[in-house]
Parts: sequence; C-alpha cells; structure tokens
Amino acid sequence: MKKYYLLVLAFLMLFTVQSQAIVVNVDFDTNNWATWPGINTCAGIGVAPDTGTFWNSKIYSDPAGVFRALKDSYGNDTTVGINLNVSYGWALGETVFGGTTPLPIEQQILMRDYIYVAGSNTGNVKLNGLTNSSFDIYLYGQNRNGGQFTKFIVGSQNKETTLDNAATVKTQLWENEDYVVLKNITPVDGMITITWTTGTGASYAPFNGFQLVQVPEPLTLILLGIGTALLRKK
Ligand SMILES: [Ca+2]
Ligand SMILES: [Ca+2]
Repeated sequence: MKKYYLLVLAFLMLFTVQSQAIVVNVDFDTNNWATWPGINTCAGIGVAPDTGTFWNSKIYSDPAGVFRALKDSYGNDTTVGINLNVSYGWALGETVFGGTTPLPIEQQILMRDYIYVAGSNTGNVKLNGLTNSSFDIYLYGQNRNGGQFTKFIVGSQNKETTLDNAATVKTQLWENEDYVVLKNITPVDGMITITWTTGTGASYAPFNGFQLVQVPEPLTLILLGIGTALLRKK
C-alpha cells in the first residue's frame, strides 16, 4: 500500500509543478538614480503570496503594439508580453520609503521609483499572451509624497491607493494605501489592460510596479486536496 501512496504522491507533485500558477513581477524603474546606483530594480518578495524574487525592470515606454517579453518570478521565460505607452514621462520617487522606514529593502527599491501621469491624464499598460482564465493583480501606487496617489482601472473593476502619512512608521506595505489588489481579472483575447490616473483629490498618479498572479485552475486545487487527504489517511 505504501508504494501506491508514493506513486499517487509523485503524480500529484508532477501535476502540480506542471500546472503551477505563474507570477510575473514588474518594477517601474528610473534610470536616473543618483544615490543608489545599480540597485534600482527590486529583487525579493512583494506582497503577493509567492516566493519568487525576480522582478522585470521596466524603464522605457514602447510604441503602440510593441510588446516586450516578461520573465516569471523565478526568472523563467513566459508567454506574457508588456506594452507600456505613456507620454507623461518618468520620475524619481520620494526618498521617505528609501531610508527612514524599516520596510524591507527590496520593497523600498520597488516603491522609491515610479512612472506617473498628472491631472486627469491616464496611462495604460497592456499585457498579452495570457493563456490562463483569470489573474489577480497587485498594483503599487504610492510614494508617500503629498498629493500623489493613484486610481487603477482594469475592466469593470477599479480601486485607489490613498494619501500616506509619511510620519507613519511602516514595517510592511499597506493594502489600499500603498497598493491595491484587483481579483479574478479575465483576459480578453489573451490581453489585460491596466489603466491608471490620479486618485480622488490627487495631483499626480505614481505607478511603482505590479505583480500579476495566475489564479490556480480548480482542477489543481482539487488534486492538491486529494493528495493532502491521502497523506493524512496514511
Ligand atoms: Ca525600482
Ligand atoms: Ca518602482
């Protein structure tokens, strides 16, 4: 009987690995770092439930229709591509996140720099090559500077980050203040468009980066459940 359980376990592990949900991380960076040269791209975990540490650096905007390939959080190639088309330019973020808080260093590196739009302007990021049925998206939009927070729109969903009190000592990033999560986003023809603009009452809309998290297919969850039950029974 023991052999049987081991065989089942091996099959489940194989299946789980093959259908493992991918996570794609993007850090919008500036190439104009004066004080921390060479470490402007995040390398570590974000707030999404994932242990991968690879982040794609995104510095330059692209012509319409040009998609650049992205790697997953373990540095493997994916089918996912990104097109960033924003005319309002780039900026170096507030330094508050990058020096006086106990926030993990990789998250300081993520939050210190950003792309932005101003006033009622909007920018958008297009992702293509999305073969799975749905995704959760973690969107970072905060630099702890007054008047700078962001409204994110994907399909029929939208959420805003909020004005951050720079005096608040943070050991972690806060949902709905530093980032928002839009859940179960369904691609249309393999594509998701993230639109961003200023939050209510804000003057600028920083977009620090994002994490795209594939929602596991129900079959994977069922098999994981069966595997766990079998192991317990043993
Ligand atoms: Ca960065
Ligand atoms: Ca960033």
